[in-house]
Amino acid sequence: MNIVILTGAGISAESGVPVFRGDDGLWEGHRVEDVATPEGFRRDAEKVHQFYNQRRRKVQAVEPNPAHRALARLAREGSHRVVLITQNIDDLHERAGSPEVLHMHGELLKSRCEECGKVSVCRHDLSRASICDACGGIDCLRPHVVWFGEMPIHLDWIQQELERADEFVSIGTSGRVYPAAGFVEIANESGAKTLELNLDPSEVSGAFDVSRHGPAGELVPAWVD
Ligand code: BV8
Repeated sequence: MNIVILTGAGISAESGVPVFRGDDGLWEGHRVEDVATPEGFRRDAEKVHQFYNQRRRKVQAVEPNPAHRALARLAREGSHRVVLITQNIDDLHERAGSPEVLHMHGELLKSRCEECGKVSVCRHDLSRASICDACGGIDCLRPHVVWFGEMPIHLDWIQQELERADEFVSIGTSGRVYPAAGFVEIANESGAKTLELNLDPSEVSGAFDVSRHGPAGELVPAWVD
């Protein structure tokens, strides 16, 4: 059986990673337009670097939680074929032992050179003074993440997996951000069973066959085990 799983910021919340948009509509005190768009980066690269530097440090100081570990068990020990897609840019799925993770919004612990395109592991702070170790360029490194208005990664692969899914499970996402929020519709059209595990009803709860509400650290192990 093919199980396609989509995770969002809610699965990392119990690890201490703040979710995307709090009730005040701000993201760690910043407007999304200022820190998660190409325009914002062109306007003030240092502000954007600081926003991601602070998140990069925080992610390296926290641990995967029981929800991440349960998904890793499902992929490694279960008898099903599991495809794990995440909107998150942290590496908590990998550190929990998930063998293959599709980061459709990129990865916080990687940088990308805007001159030569090289993607490198990055565990340190970035700034305009950072130098690309592949082409020697300066002021050309950016976080390897997908900003608003930019094309998500692996979309063709994701589309194919959704079309052949027997089950689609969405965990810890508000269903606010597209195209991820539209995946449940593709799964429904493919005849998959659809399940939502989220703290609160999401913007797309109505599209799921079943929607369960509660902390991922409890719901996901209960579903997996
Ligand atoms: C695209 C990476 C074109 C960076 C992110 C105008 C111009 C251009 C595009 C648009 C536009 N208007 C709309 C769009 C589309 C836009 C969009 O959707 N905007 C929204 C705001 C309306 N999308 C895009 O721009 C995308 N690109 O459209 O390209 C295209 C696309 C397809 C085909 C052709 C062309 C790019 C979107 C990617 C943006 N980058 N992140 C970074 O992280 O810094 S998105 C960002 O939001 C994070 O990745 C985050 O993961 C994601 C979604 O949020 P969630 O994960 O759902 O997090 P959220 O806080 O919202 O919700 C958390 C949930 O968890 C809550 O429901 C909560 O109840 C629950 N929860 C909390 N605690 C727990 C819990 N659940 C369980 N247990 C708990 N303990």
